[in-house]
Amino acid sequence: MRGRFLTIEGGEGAGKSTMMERVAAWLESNGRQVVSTREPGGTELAEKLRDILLDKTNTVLSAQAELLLVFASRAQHLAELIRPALQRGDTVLCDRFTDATWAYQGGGRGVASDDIAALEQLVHGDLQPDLTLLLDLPVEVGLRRASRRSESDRFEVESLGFFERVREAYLQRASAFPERFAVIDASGGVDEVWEQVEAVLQGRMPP
Ligand code: Z5A
Repeated sequence: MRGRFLTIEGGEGAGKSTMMERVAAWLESNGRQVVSTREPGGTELAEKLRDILLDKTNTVLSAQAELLLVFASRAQHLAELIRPALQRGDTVLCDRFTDATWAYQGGGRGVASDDIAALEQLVHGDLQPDLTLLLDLPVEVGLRRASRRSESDRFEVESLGFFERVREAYLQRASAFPERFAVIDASGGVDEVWEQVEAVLQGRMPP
């Protein structure tokens, strides 16, 4: 039996990092060994690819190169960290995974679904998250939160239309895979969001 694989997804400023900490603490308090990680990144090499992806001076990066870098980072992350942890029986909690590629590269950039599906099949056709928490909120609210937090990266300088397409693509993924996704209304305060997340965990991640 492999360990469980949980992912947290959402647009800018949705509160993923904030919920990652609470979810990890909740899982640990239920006796699970938790490996918290993120994408792009999660290993030394994959973090170097993350730096390229987020560096806003890389204005020439094409949508296809971006897609390949995201999957290169993911392949490394899976080989070095995610698969070994799942094989040990640990619970892997990941801030973004391939649903983010469907949302940002597919929805945001307009990359063809066939190309994303082919790379997904190549890199982890055998492995999907067991549970994906989608923190959903209006784009303007998320961008306002994100702008208070840090300097913008290569994605955060995109247009409102880009982020609306990202949100729409995430919601389409959730409708396509209702058994895997839990859509959380992330527009309220941290405790309100946590209440919904905890209810999902209680139902889907029994001790
Ligand atoms: N990307 C991609 O294109 N393709 C892919 O396949 C993958 C990723 C995997 C890096 O992601 C970028 O990579 C990402 C997509 C792209 N785009 N960007 N940018 P990231 O996850 O590292 O970066 P992010 O989306 O910018 O995350 P974020 O802005 O850090 O958002 P967050 O983690 O969801 O939010 P947070 O840090 O928890 O909260 C943001 C602020 O809001 C902070 O000050 C909190 O204290 C506050 N906050 C949090 N929750 C609340 C609530 N409920 N109420 C009020 N305030 C709150």
